[in-house]
Amino acid sequence: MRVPLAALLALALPLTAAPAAATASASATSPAVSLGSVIPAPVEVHPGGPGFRLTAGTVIEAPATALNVARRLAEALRPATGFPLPIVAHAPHGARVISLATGAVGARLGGEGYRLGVRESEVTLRANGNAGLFAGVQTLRQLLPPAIDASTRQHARWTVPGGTIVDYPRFAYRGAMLDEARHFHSPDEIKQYIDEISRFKVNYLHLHLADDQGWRIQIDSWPRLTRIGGAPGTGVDGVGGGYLTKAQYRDLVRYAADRYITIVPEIDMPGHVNAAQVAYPSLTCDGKAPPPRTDTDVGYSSLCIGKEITYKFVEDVIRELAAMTPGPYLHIGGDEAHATTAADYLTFEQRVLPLVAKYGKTAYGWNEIAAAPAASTAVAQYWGLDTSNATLAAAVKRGTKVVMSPANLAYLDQKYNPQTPIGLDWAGYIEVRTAYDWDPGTLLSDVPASAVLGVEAPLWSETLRKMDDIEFLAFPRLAAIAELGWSHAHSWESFRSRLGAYGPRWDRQGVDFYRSTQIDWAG
Ligand code: NGO
Repeated sequence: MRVPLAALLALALPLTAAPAAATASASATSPAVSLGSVIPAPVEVHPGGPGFRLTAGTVIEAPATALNVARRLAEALRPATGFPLPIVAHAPHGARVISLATGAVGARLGGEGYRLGVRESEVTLRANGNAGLFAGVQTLRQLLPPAIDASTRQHARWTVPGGTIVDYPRFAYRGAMLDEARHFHSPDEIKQYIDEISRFKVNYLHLHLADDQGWRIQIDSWPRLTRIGGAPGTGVDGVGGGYLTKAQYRDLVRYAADRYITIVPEIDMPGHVNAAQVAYPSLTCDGKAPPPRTDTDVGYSSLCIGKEITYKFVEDVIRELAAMTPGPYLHIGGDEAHATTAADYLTFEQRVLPLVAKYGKTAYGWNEIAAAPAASTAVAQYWGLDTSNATLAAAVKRGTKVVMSPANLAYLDQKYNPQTPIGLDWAGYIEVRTAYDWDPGTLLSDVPASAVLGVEAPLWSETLRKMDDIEFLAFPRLAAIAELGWSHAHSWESFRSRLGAYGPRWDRQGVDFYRSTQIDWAG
């Protein structure tokens, strides 16, 4: 069902400006999209004036320093429109122009905010830096009509509604996580996921690179990790296998950075290490290799806390990972260490958390790490089901920062409902509204919003084999979590309406999203 324009405008208004202006904009240009119909919802939307029509003569104007963003914009618009959209340093006089520039546009916009102005003659995008321009480009893309197929595209009116948007994020950390360990997803699939999440202004991609089943990242000083742990058949149920070479990982880091996404690598420890112990039996306490495991049990493996070789292994891995990771965070897991005693767990974390700092990174771990005093300079990722957590709250008082990934709200691997063909359900069913209707700043009653860096949507891959599986569980819930991370306003009715209007974009891109019955999807 197509959502009527009037309804979209009305729903966008609580977030935005005066109804009169919105109506004027609609009648002047008959845009297919309203200025406020953007996910995540922008901070300020001021519709008004005639819109901008993209034509075969439109140019993209950008200084050399913003070429990367200009290229991303051109790449997005050229295939859909068929227009050449050349990138120029200075638009010729009288040209219809989309102009990108960075400069001091105000502290309020920060590093990722932007100001987008749409007039009949030009679109201007301004930001303090390229990350802000890139965020603005994502908004601009959503203000054009969804791409249509090539045979009819010449007839489309590529109109952007007139007005101004001023926008900047609520939280600095807006993440997605992909589990490469349970099922390996190829570099091309990871790139596709990067493209898909970057549309929603997600700025971190956390890769879960090792677990009981497999080891997915080349470590030169311990080569059997990937030779054995990344061999064929190391995915859940003996399916798949594979690993990222260092060259592939570095290429992914660059690809993500070109889309203003920072990669966060995770090696889980001291639990979830069966694959490492299969490859190197010296990492067990009795020195005997455990059997390889491709089932989905958790909590049975542990590094040997009393053995020195454990710390040699951990330090080598951290050093090599840090050397190929320009981003600030290195994730060391720490979850479900049920085969490690509480005292051993503390011993281990007290020794390993500082190792991350030794190699210049901020330690990041699942919220269990909060039990260790050394976590005071770390980031803890909350994945619990409760609305308070005394251990985490105590750590926060000592300085620990928090990323929110409550499993019953933000886990993308949980089924939508009992009929969902893939996914797990241990944390409950997560329909779109469930994923949207919570506040990362206030969910934990004993953790103040000031300690919350942001939000992350983890996608564990026990049941995911192919790209369609990733897309079906991620979308639309990833869009909901991204809005919680970016937007200051929160309205289910508004989100529901904007999401319904967004559906055709996923259709045209071939993204296999879940058509929740909670949403009135546009045709
Ligand atoms: C848990 C567990 C993972 C599972 C996931 C499945 C955390 C942090 N540890 O989340 O090993 O894959 O659930 O939903």
